[in-house]
Formats: sequence, structure tokens, C-alpha cells
Amino acid sequence: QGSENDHGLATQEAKPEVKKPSMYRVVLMNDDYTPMDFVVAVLIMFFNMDQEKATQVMLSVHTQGKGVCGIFTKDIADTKAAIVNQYARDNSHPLLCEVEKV
Ligand code: TYC
Repeated sequence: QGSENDHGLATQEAKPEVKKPSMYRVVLMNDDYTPMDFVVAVLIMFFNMDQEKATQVMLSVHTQGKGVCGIFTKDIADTKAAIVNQYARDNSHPLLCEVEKV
């Protein structure tokens, strides 16, 4: 890519054939009503965290107002957020999960 040939002229930069996909943060928002245990369970079930990591993330959301659950491609981030929000609604909690571009 971008080498010089024997007449000393630079060749055209070749465009990479594949681009890295845009990445999206799945973010959990704090609220005053969702039980801490429920948030920890969500992080374990849908973001493959262990009890200790899930508790850390939940407490950081609780004190900072929001926190990152993971970073994914758009389809996966959108799907994870939708699943979390549906699960929260099914259990009558106001927990909100959002997606933001990295
Ligand atoms: N603030 C909630 C409470 O005190 C706990 C909580 C944590 C709620 C994280 C939402 O995303 C959240 N019960």
C-alpha cells in the first residue's frame, strides 16, 4: 500500500477492502425505583458479567447516573438495549437502557 515504484512516483493509496464497523455503547441509566438486585441480575444475564463485576457496574450507575454495560456493533447494541428494556417493563421496573455511538 502506498509504495514507490522504479520511476520514483508514488502509487495510489489502496483503500482497505473492509472497514471497521462503527461501535455503540450500551448504557444503563440510574433511577430511584429499580432494585439493585434486579440491575445486577440484568447485567449477569444479558452482559455475561459475574456477580462482582455486575455489582461494580450497578454501583457506578447508581452513583454516577449512568454506566456502560458493553460496546457492540449497532445491531447487537440495539438488540441488547431492547431486550433489557422489555425485561424491565415485564417486571414493572422503570430501568432504562440506551445506545450511544462511540
Ligand atoms: N438507584 C437504584 C436504587 O437505589 C439502583 C439502580 C442502579 C437503578 C442502577 C438503576 O441502572 C440502575 N434502588
